[in-house]
Amino acid sequence: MSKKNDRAFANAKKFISGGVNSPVRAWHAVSGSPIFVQKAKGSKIYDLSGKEYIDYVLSWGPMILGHAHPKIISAIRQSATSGTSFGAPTEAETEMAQLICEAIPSIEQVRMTSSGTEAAMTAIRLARGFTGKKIIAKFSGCYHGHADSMLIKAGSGVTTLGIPGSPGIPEETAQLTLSLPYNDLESLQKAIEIHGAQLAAIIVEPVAGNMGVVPPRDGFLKTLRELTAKENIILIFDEVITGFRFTFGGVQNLLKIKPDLTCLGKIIGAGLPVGAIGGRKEIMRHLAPLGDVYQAGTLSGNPLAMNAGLTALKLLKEKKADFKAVDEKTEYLCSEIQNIFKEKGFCVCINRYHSMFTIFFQEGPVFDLATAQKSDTKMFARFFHGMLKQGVWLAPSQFEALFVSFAHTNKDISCTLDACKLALKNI
Ligand code: KE4
Repeated sequence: MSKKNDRAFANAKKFISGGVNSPVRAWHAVSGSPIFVQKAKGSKIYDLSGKEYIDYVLSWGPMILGHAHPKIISAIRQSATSGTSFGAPTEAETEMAQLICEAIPSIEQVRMTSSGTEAAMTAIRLARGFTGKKIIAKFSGCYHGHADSMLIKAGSGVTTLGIPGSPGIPEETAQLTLSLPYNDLESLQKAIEIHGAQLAAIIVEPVAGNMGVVPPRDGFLKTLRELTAKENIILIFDEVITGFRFTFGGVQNLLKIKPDLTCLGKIIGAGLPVGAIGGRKEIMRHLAPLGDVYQAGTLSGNPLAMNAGLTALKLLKEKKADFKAVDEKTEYLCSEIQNIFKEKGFCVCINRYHSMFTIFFQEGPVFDLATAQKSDTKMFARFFHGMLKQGVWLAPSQFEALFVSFAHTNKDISCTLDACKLALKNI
């Protein structure tokens, strides 16, 4: 790494815990010092020495239109000249809420937050307040932000209540969260049989991205919807990653499954701090000030984030047809990467869902956290650094999703494949 970068990291560590403002950025999973970013444009990101990389992290998802899109930048500039935050309602918030409701049929009303964590935390509190029940269920390997009740590891038995996933989380809290194996209908049915009467909500990433990309097995989400509807359990789709990624709406639009509540984030803020929770009016009206379920935020619906997000979503609405082109580009990239690995005698399992994918360093199949964890993370780390050397920026963890944007060109794809060949040669 360059001396400039090393100095930047050493300086950051003096004043910021771990030198980063979010753990995954510290590269502990792949070792080495994290690269500091100077700027980004389109599909490219640049380090402090100005070296260019093709970016497949895209700020962990928001930059689906590419970095520094001119129309989004000018919308932010324009909005900033009128002030940056008012703590009072603005029409941009109404326009954003209306656009989301029109794009995602299961959403009748919205509440904006400043992060995906807040959206998920609010959804859980709302489900508990609405049903009067306490226990919630999630799926191992799915991530819904860092609220206490979401940082829970699976208990010893599949249907035993959770254990704290981090110091600082009381056992009592963990005892109220079940963590079930993803894509496992048998465990789900057993858990609902045992806990159904006390289960307030089940929250799920409809296409998992946080154990690496793990698509839902046929029938998994449909059965989840049927079982929760029958037992008066609120079904929450966490679409913070998938919202507006594959179509102008949620992945729920494509799956034709209607959850009771949906969490959104990332893309709807175009890179500015944003989250949202939306769902049936009869549930949403329980949120303060109409109802008694408290939720608040100084910067919720911030005008800059609203105007940036609105610009991005309107561009995506215009590009409806192009989503397919991005999917095809991703499909080509993944199949060629698979061939390159095969030619070099490496075995990888590439999970892809439309324009998001993960290269698992193992034979596969990967359909839940346990199978994802069979990956060779040391080999992944060597590949990560090999690709970085060739100017390709991958997520610094085997258990994250990679994204192709509308800004990635065919040239980017062919450069990435060349980089892959060279990275494997040197691995
Ligand atoms: P934020 O609080 O980070 O805005 O959103 C939390 C969240 C909620 N739900 C899903 C499905 C998510 O993927 C996330 C956040 N994603 C991670 C990366 N996979 C953010 C990156 C980070 O933590 O630095």
